[in-house]
Amino acid sequence: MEKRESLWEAYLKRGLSRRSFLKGCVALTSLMGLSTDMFSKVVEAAENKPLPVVVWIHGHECTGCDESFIRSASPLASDLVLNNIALEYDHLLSAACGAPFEAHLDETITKYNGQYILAVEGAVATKASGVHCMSGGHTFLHLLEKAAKGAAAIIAYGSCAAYGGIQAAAPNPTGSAGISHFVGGKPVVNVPGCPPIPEVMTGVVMHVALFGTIPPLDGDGRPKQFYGNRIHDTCYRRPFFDAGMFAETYDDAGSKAGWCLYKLGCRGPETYNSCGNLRWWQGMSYPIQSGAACIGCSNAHFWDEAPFSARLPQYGKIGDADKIGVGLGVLTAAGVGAHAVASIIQRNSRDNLLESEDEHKN
Ligand code: FSX
Ligand code: SF4
Ligand code: F3S
Repeated sequence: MEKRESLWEAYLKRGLSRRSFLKGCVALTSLMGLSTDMFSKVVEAAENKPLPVVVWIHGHECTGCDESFIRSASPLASDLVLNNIALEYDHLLSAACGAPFEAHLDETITKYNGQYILAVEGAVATKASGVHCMSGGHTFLHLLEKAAKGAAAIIAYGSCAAYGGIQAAAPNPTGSAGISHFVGGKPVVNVPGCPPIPEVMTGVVMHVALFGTIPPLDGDGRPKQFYGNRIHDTCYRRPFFDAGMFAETYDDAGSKAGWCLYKLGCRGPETYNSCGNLRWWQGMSYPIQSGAACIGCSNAHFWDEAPFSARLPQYGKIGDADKIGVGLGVLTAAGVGAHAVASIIQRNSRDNLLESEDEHKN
């Protein structure tokens, strides 16, 4: 097996100084949501760990996740793809196509068996044996199962890969589902959001790349450093919530004054994501800052929880918001152990999903 270069060796090859390498490591430490005392570990890993091979595949989705990813500013997505990882196969970003491209996938997963990171965007279509989502002449279901077999780690980017997403909306005619039921029981890092925040996407892949392990996860398989807070916990409109000052419509005086959007259906109190602290587009803004309520795009089933403009009964009434948070917090704390159990449940669920499909056909 050829020796692949480390990030430090890649810097040297490009004629970059030790100083810029260390600056890059500072940026990576913060990007991965790690505390500064992890800096020396990041440097050590960047010096020694070979750049990881990444295979990136796309199923049922809108491609918004890649649109988000390519806007990562820190690190620049181009830098990540060209210098920090060895991206061998990507449906969207590769210039190659056709038979040679598909042959390259087979070569890559054979050559790096057990070593590559598999990044997946989009849901799996399960009905009619997966024929509703085809890729390279095969079903995406087939591609996913094939690519998952030799993966060292799997990242599910976006709410579609994590939970099924928009195409799983009732009545879900294609039987779309999240990928975790179809990866042979391997642990999956869920990075939900429709789409996820670009820097969260790069932060997660860099964590797996540098440390060779998946980051600490909560009970839903999400990296705790990015999904540990509710939008509501970090929302700059929170003082208005606490003071009971709510916009009643999108054009009333409260709305114009920036009051809390809870009564307009804001799902911030039950949504875990980094939008309130990292924000989007280099920290410029996020939905609530632009005047729109959070629709909970990183939550499972958010697509069926309409109308987005109303509080729904399952979310409780005003005043119950913090109780909802406590409930979710307990689930989160139960996290890592529950994730192992979840893998077993997911394996069973895969069979159930495909069985229910067979019943459907009979
Ligand atoms: Fe889904 Fe992503 Fe939403 Fe779109 O790849 S999470 S529909 S932004 O594109 O999968
Ligand atoms: Fe912010 Fe929404 Fe919470 Fe109001 S309900 S404080 S707008 S997250
Ligand atoms: Fe999505 Fe809500 Fe953030 S809608 S982008 S989780 S503020």
